[in-house]
Amino acid sequence: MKNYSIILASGTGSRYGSTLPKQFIRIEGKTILEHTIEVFEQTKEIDEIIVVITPEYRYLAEDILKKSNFKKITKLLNGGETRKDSSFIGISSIHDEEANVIIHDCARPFVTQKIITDCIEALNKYDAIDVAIPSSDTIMEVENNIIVNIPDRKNLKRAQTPQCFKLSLIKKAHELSKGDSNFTDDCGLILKYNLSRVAIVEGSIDNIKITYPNDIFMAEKLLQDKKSEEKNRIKTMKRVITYGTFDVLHYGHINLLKRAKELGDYLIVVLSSDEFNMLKNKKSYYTYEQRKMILEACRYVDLVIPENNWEQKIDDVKTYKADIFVMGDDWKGKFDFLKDYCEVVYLPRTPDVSSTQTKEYLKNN
Ligand code: C2G
Repeated sequence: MKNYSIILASGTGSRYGSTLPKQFIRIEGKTILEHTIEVFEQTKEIDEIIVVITPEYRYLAEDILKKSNFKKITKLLNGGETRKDSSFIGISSIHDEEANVIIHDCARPFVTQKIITDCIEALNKYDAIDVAIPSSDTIMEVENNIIVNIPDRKNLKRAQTPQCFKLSLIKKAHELSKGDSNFTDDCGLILKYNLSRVAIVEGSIDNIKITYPNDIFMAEKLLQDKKSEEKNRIKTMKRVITYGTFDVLHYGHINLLKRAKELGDYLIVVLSSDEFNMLKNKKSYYTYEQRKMILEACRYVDLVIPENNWEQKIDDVKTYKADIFVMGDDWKGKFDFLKDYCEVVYLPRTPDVSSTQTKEYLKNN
């Protein structure tokens, strides 16, 4: 039985906010479209690749794919209005009696060959598969802004892709749901018409969907990690993470960042957003974007991401694979709960300097 992968690259990237759809954004010299196709190209169990593209950017896709040395792409199809339409267009182009269909979001370039082969393996036992990871957030069911239920987190998963099916099954689901376009994914169709069980294959926390501009930083870093993992360099890489407002950056901050970086190879600064600062009763002089720009110019800093709440630290440590959490010792003991996830280090605070002091001085002179 042949294995067809359908790469859905027909999004307009509206949430990404850029003029060019995100599938054409370049990271490390290649478009996201190429990065994603490459994984399927390199997965020997995949026989053919069908790319469904945003019609107005077909010319760009043709140019890119012409220059690539992908051998398995057999069709480049114009996508439809919705993800469902594009999925149907891809599925309808396969005319085998029976086949395995692996449908994947182009915006997830960090899917792995293992995930793909695990899906193909699972299709020996089930007719429908979804890739998912545990939900680290507590999910609430809300009606009219009132919580009506908090499902047990251990029974919840966060869906990723690929979504995989026996061809006949997913064709039937699309036939039955013609005109019903309020579905975000193909597994939803199978369940709505109760056509089959949908089994889960374990995804990966790195199998992120590039949705917002910030995701590009993570993507670039994941890609660098991916490349260096191939060279076996990243495995020894130690990641350090620290948090703060870093307003009116001063030498006390720099001293903290310098020592934090010296503890590892890669420093992630989780920078308090303007909204979170309000929660901390801190009014920063510079906006988040300005503080971020300043920090990114600092030689010790590798990545700056937003701090939006007090609760995100465990997730951040997991998502960014931090080995060491660092804070000035004015926070000593406050974040010891992270010791279950990484090393926690409190560094001596630099005396006699603070953003408040600097602002006071500037105000009075
Ligand atoms: N720091 C320091 N020496 C100073 C001033 C600050 O070592 N003279 C350290 C702080 O201990 C902190 C970091 O620099 O680790 C950033 O300090 P702030 O910008 O004041 O951050 P803060 O308001 O403490 O926010 O979730 C944690 C909070 O976001 C921390």
